[in-house]
Amino acid sequence: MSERLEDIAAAMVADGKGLLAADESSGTIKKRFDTIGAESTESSRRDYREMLFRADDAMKAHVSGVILFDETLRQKAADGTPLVDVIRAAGAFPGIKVDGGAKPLAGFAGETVTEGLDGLRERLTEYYGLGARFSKWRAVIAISDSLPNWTAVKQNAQALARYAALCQEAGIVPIVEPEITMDGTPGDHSIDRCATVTEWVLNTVFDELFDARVSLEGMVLKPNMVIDGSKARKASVDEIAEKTVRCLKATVPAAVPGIAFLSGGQNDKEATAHLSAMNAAYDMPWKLTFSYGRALQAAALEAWGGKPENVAAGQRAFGHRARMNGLAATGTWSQELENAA
Ligand code: 5MM
Repeated sequence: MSERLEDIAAAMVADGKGLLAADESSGTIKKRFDTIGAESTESSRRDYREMLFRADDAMKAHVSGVILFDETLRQKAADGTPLVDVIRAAGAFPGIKVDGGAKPLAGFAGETVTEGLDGLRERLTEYYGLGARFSKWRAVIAISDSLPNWTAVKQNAQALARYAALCQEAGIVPIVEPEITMDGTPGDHSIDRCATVTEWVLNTVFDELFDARVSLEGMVLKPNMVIDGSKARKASVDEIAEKTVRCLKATVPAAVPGIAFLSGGQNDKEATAHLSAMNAAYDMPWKLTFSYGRALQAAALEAWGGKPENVAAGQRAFGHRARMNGLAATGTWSQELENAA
């Protein structure tokens, strides 16, 4: 596989392919396992993720890269093969989450700034050696009638830009993820409020990326869709598609090769339908695809249930979601295809 940043970025958003976000930190994966009554241990986390990465048909056809947590990047499959090699054998790039999480922003109640820049240059060198060719940093932006404050927007955008520049220096493609949360505070915001805040945040992020001399050709943007809050959900698929595309066209330079959405708490079928609607109805200068965590994994996690005898069922569930999202990435998903399967 090519090692040029722009080639890796282009391959990450190749037609009909997208990213599997499997980089849940220890606390988050425990919460996910709690929902199926499974214990979160080093080996159960390995077994679960190995199940996904060995779903060969889905991986080869629809997954261009997998975002990993530090532990997984270093882990070996049950037969001793490094998980990184399992991912590579499926033709996908291993990626690494390098942020240290969203921490309370001093002086700004309810808002966060993502930490993790200290020592990042050295960590990136190590991650490159371990096989990572792209990385992810997630900024979390609170939304309400009065939030976010400019300080939270600016400081998160600056951190994203510093992170992205360090990644490119290390030969690693940065996924730049500014997430305006759907859950929000309190989560009853309208789709138009989400559009206003998303446009503000993306404009600020691209200003900072420019100032930091980040090459836009060698990055991937991972934004939220423009959508109403989780306690206010009423916008149609077409309205979400239209307002999301309009917002991205107003803010994302054409030099960016691709945009890979987060699902942000949408259910899996909604996340697929929204992506497909955008690709089906609009001409855009960049690829639009998925970088879903929950929306790709929910069905597989439930089918697996923490039991070795359910691995094949978990892989079938994951394969189906990956296929549906692969179709969405080319605008060819339909409810009929979803039901037929
Ligand atoms: C997979 O979840 C990622 C890591 O979350 P934590 O740091 O909280 O453990 C998360 O960053 C994820 O990559 C994005 O939010 C997209 O995932 P969703 O579930 O929103 O598609």
